[in-house]
Amino acid sequence: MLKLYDYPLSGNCFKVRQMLAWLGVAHETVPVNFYPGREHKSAAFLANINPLGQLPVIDDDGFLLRDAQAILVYLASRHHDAQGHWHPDDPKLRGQVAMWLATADDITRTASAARLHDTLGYHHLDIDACRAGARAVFRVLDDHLAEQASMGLRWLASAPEPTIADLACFPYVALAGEGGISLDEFPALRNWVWNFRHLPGFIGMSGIFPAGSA
Ligand SMILES: N[C@@H](CCC(=O)N[C@@H](CS)C(=O)NCC(=O)O)C(=O)O
Repeated sequence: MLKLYDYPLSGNCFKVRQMLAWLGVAHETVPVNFYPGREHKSAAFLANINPLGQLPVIDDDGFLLRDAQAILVYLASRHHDAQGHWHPDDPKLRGQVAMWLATADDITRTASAARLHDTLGYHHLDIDACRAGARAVFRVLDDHLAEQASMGLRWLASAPEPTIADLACFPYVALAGEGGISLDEFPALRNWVWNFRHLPGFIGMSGIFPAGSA
């Protein structure tokens, strides 16, 4: 059975948990003591699970894969949902999805880093640079989503349904406040977060509650 090396407070792990839920893939979770244990930096983890010392990682019957975006591509390809909307076949949509998957890592390097600084004591990080970097990426996303909205589109790729690009970019935008980054100046991005939280089957995580919950 597929195993997910997981940490509940990780937005990158959330991406995989949510994809597994939406695709209905049976799996087991291997909890990793990310904080305070730093188990992801242990010799055993580096040697056997991920030499980069990062989460998430999956082990699908011996097939080890790291990096949230790579895992989303793999899961959506292997367990195709009925409509195939998470990773569409159309070449232009696929190109757009790949482009925004790359942006997801920019969000991790900036907004997620700011959150690690503020919530888990990663004080070696340059918080001003993290926040400024996050705002720069959010500006690009907000402008793009406003333009999409003017054409009657709600998601990052020009498709009627969300794709793995939306899932990959979502958590650290939604959690930006935990890194001291306000979404006040990004109305289209706030609207997109709202739409995403209202998708059927949205599971949420600490700090991002499903629509309709307390
Ligand atoms: N590109 C990777 C980045 C993963 C990442 O930064 N994961 C965090 C947890 S959310 C981590 O393991 N950080 C520890 C580190 O980078 O040393 C991905 O998207 O999965």
